[in-house]
Amino acid sequence: MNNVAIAAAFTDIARFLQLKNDSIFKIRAYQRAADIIQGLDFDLNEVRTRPELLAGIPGIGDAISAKITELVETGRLEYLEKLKSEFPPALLPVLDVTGIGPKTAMMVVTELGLKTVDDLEKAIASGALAALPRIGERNAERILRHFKALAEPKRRTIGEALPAAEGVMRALSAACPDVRKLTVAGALRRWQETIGDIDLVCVADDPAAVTRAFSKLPIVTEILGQGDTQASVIVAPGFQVDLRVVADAHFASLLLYFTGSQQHTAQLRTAAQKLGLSLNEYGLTDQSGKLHEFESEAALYEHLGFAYVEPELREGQDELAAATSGSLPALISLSDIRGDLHTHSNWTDGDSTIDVMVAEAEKRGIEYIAITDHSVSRAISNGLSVDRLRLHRAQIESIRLKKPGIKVLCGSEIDILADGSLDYSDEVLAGLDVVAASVHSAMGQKLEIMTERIIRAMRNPHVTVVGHLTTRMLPHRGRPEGREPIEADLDALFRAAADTGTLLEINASPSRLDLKDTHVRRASQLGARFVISTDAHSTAGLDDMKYGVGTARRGWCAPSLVMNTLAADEFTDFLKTPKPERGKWKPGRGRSDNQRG
Ligand code: DGT
Ligand code: CA
Ligand code: CA
Ligand code: ZN
Repeated sequence: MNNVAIAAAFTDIARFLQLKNDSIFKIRAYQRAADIIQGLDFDLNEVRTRPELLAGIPGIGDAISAKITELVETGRLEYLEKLKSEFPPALLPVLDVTGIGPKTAMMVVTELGLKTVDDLEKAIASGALAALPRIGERNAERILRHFKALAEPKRRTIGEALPAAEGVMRALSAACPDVRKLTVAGALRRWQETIGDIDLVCVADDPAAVTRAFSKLPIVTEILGQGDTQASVIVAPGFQVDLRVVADAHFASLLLYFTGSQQHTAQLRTAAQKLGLSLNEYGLTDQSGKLHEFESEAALYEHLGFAYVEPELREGQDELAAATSGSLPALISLSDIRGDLHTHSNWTDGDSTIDVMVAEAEKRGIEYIAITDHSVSRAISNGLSVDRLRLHRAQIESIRLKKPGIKVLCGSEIDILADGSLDYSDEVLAGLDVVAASVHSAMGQKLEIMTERIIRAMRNPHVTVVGHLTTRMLPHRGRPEGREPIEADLDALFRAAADTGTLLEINASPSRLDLKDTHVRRASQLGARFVISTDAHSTAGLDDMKYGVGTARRGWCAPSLVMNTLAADEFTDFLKTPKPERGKWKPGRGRSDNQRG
């Protein structure tokens, strides 16, 4: 049994206990154990000879330790076998479908007498599933999509891939102190929203020792290939990781080559050929066969007559033209961000109190935060009535006094109703600092109606920003089927945002990234301005800002277009300005974007 299988056993226990309506604390303890085991940097099989290792794992108590020992020593767990025997075998795959609760999953499986996944597919095809009470066409469709998604080769969100890559890099650095310049390349370095596999490059004096150590990492579940300078493995939870190890002199060229995109490097190669050079993983070779090596990617670009192109722009569009004409934008970076304008607390569907969210934001160096809990129509998220909103506000005001180090803004994420009206009256909205208006319902409206609906909300003088404009969701662990975007005339919306002085959110949650990269570029060309916000529903969510910044960078976005790069007092002045006049605000007073390094 490897660590992955052991973690999976604990995940299964948690699910069975959920079905049995067991204690939430017990369920969480098993879920946590599974997470902890996934993150271990040693093989649990070592416990057989060194039982004291178990006691050293924080968060793993006696009961779970005993179960790990049983799994390691016997390859099975009596407790889990007993739980399993209480339920039909086809149940677990149905449980995996988002939006299908344990009770419904159980009903589906028993009423249709399902044993295998095949049975389930047949039940979907015959319409038997849709005919069940509490399922219907929509859920049947969702279950079908889920199984199709399982069958397809998976691309994961960057929010899943980046932490996995960081885990591998930590483990490799610990196992191999000789490793230097270990860096992500490929789509991950370009901050693409979904990632096929993880590419790593590094420098070492003894590359073969590094690829050997890499293949032996405890998180590795399968070795696809291993040579003296490269190796390819699968790590938990199911990511392929490609590693290349090179001599220092070739690192920059290799990094450029493996950062891609393939289209971008193909264009570079064409440019090199015009100069009689050929681009390869080691540098540029001239016609006499001599190899020119480069200290940095910038030096290689310069040799070919280009300014340095940031990885996020290397998509083979017009970036090389811009790199010859000196018109590449100075991109926004994470350190430019000063505030977070979309966060939720446990007043609605967040996990934490306002106090905790504010304290955690302050710890992360955020200078201002808007708490934007849901409005009254979001009943499933416990949306705030006008009375509760008043109490919410009072609490924010009392926290303000206790927390002089961070400015706390009273906000709301207000529903844009089906006709474009808003969930609170103008009078209520006028009392708020930040109003994020979002579509959460009637997402299937026709294009013209949806466009008009959102424009109507933008015309409201109190709406600061439109949240997650297209409402799309990328397929991810919590929702494997994802969600299609709304149909709307995006150009018209971008223009309306510019005309009305309404900001557009770049929602940084990695399962949303909405606006997405191409939208950001188009919207900025049409005069729109942005905020990048986390939409955090937990303290961990506050760390998602980097994905929004990556998306903005892929959208060629300069800091002056992003209003939460303003200092806290400037931002409050900005909010006091009537909407149509907000266009005059430019963050980063005293320096222009293209003066930035
Ligand atoms: P992904 O993994 O599908 O999300 O996307 P990438 O861009 O990470 O693609 P991947 O992992 O196949 O390869 C990493 C980089 O290596 C890619 O961006 C460019 C380079 N590369 C891979 N295969 C080729 C190739 O056949 N020709 C060229 N010129 N470059 C390649
Ligand atoms: Ca890749
Ligand atoms: Ca790859
Ligand atoms: Zn929302």
